[in-house]
Amino acid sequence: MKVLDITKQKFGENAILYSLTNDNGLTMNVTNLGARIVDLIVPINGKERNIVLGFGTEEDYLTKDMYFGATIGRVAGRIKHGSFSIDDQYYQLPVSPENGHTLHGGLNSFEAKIWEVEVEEKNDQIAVHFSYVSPSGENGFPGELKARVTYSFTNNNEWIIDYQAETDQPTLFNPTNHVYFNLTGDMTQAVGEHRLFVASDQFAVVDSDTTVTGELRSVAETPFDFREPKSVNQVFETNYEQNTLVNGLDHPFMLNQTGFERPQAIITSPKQDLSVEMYTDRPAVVIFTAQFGQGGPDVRGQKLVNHGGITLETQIAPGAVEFEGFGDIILYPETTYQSRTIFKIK
Ligand code: G6D
Repeated sequence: MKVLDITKQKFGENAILYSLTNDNGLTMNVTNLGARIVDLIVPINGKERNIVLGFGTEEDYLTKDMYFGATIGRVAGRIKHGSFSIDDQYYQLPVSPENGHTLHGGLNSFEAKIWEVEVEEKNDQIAVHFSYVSPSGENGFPGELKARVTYSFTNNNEWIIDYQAETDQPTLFNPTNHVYFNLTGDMTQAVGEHRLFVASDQFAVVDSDTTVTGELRSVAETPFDFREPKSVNQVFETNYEQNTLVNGLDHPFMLNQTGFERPQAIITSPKQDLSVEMYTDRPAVVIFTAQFGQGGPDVRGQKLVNHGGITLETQIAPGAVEFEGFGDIILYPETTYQSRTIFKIK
C-alpha cells in the first residue's frame, strides 16, 4: 500500500496547514491553530465535496470562529457559574458576562492556541500529533496540564482522534472536538434533511441558557428518539419545549454503549450518498445543530444558513461537576487521561 501524502503550507501569521490525502482520494486538512480539522474533502461521483465547516485562513478563525473543527478544552460545554470543587477546594473560573457561565474552557482556550506538531507516517495511515502545555492557573484551572491530541487519517477513511493528558495537580479535564458536519457540502442548505441515528435511550434536559438541569430523560415518545434513524427536521418541526427552548439540538445524549464495534451515532446525507459513523469510548455525545440564525459567518464564500451544521461532541456529559450520574471529569496527577473517538466516512 502506498504511503499517504502529506504537504505543509503557511496558514497565516503563526498557523500551519497540513494536507493529508489517503489512497482513496479523500483529503483532510488540519491546522495547529486549535488542533483543528479545517477541511474533509470526499470525492463523490467525480466531484469533490467538503463535508465540514471551516475557514480558509488563520485570521478568519481568530475573528469569526464558532469553534469550527477545534479541539475543545480543558472542559467541553458549560460549567454553570464557572464554579466547581475538587476535594473540598473551591475554584471560580472567569465567566461569560452574557450568561454567567464558562463555555468550552473559557475564552481563548485550546481552540485559540498554536499547538506543537509532529507528523508520523505509517503504512496505511498518517498521524499528526498536536501537543500543548496549559500553564497552571490558565483560565482559572488548577495544575499544569500537558495535553496531546493525535489525528490519524487512514486508508479505511477513518479520522481517529486520540486524546491524552497529564496534570501536576488535581484538575478538571473533559475535551472534545467541535467539528460541524454538513454532508451536502453546501453551506446554504440546513442539515434538517440529514438522517441521524444515535444509540441513546436518555438525554440531558437543558434550560433556556443551555445549562443542564440535572434531569436525564428517556428519549422514548419524544422527538429526541434517534434509536431508529430519522431526519433532524423531525426535531426542528416540533413544538417540543426542549427544541423550542434552544432552537434545535444542543443536548447531551447518554450513549447506550461505548467502544468501537458498533457506531454510537451515524449522520447520513439527504441523498443518502454519504454517511459519517461515530465510534467513541466516551459515555455521552453533545449534539448541536448550529442555530446561529442570521448570525452565521461566510464559509468558503457561502453564507452559513441557520442549522447549517451538526456536531457530534463526544465527552462526559456537561453537568458532571454538579450532578451525580453524569460522570467524573477530575484528573489526578497519578492518572494519564486517555480517550478515543473515530469518525468513519462511508
Ligand atoms: C456548543 O453547546 C454549545 C453551544 O451552545 C454553543 O453555541 C456552541 O458550542 C458554539 O456545542
